[in-house]
Amino acid sequence: MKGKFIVFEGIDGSGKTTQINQLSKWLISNHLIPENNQLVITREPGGTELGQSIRSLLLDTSRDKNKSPDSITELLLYAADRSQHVNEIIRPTLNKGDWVISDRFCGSTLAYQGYGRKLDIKLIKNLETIATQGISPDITFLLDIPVEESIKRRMNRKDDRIEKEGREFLLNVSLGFQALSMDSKWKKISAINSKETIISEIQSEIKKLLKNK
Ligand code: T5A
Repeated sequence: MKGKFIVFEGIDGSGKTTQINQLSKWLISNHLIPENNQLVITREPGGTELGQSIRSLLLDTSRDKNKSPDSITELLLYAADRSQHVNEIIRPTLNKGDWVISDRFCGSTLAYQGYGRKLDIKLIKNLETIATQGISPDITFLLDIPVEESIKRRMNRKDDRIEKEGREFLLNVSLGFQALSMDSKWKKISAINSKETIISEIQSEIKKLLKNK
């Protein structure tokens, strides 16, 4: 892969969108993307047209609970969204030498479906192998906030189907993210700090990544 692949992970409302916007402005204004290359901002679920439809199936709250996706269906829908995302957007973009920043990737499935829903981690990893076909991030930022802060930040917003799972589910998801962040390609950032402090930590990690290329 010629381009760089950067992923943001974290529990709901951890500030991923906010920091992705800051980071993209900084990368562009400091000319850190190689000349003639571009930066593509994307997300999961829903980074492709097909993925948008999958996103609605996953997050829609209007269906009766017994007609909502069961845990395995949910897992397969996230895997299908990822497979399309990798093949339509991520791989071709990186192959051109362009950079990709994705709001969520495989870590979210391990944390939400693995630690949250308690599905078999081996099964999740097998699906990950099928969906990603060897594509993996150069760096993953975990924006770490306490569950109470997540709930507070989302207070004036309507919860989607996953957010409706509540505090205990989110606590397990958060534990999952803590475990995943032990990997050397993950950087855990305390996201209760000011937006300015957070972006400067992210910038310094990106500078290190570029130095070690
Ligand atoms: N999911 C996803 C799975 O279960 N499995 C999977 O495999 C995948 C890929 C997707 C849902 O699907 C689940 C996880 C999710 O539940 P999403 O669209 O990614 O949903 O939803 P969220 O993560 O909930 O996205 P949000 O947009 O709500 O959160 P962000 O982007 O993390 O946070 P952001 O930047 O919008 O900020 C939230 C609020 O906090 C404020 C912002 O101004 C905003 O109001 N804020 C701060 N406040 C104080 N201090 C700071 N430092 C702040 N930074 C931001």
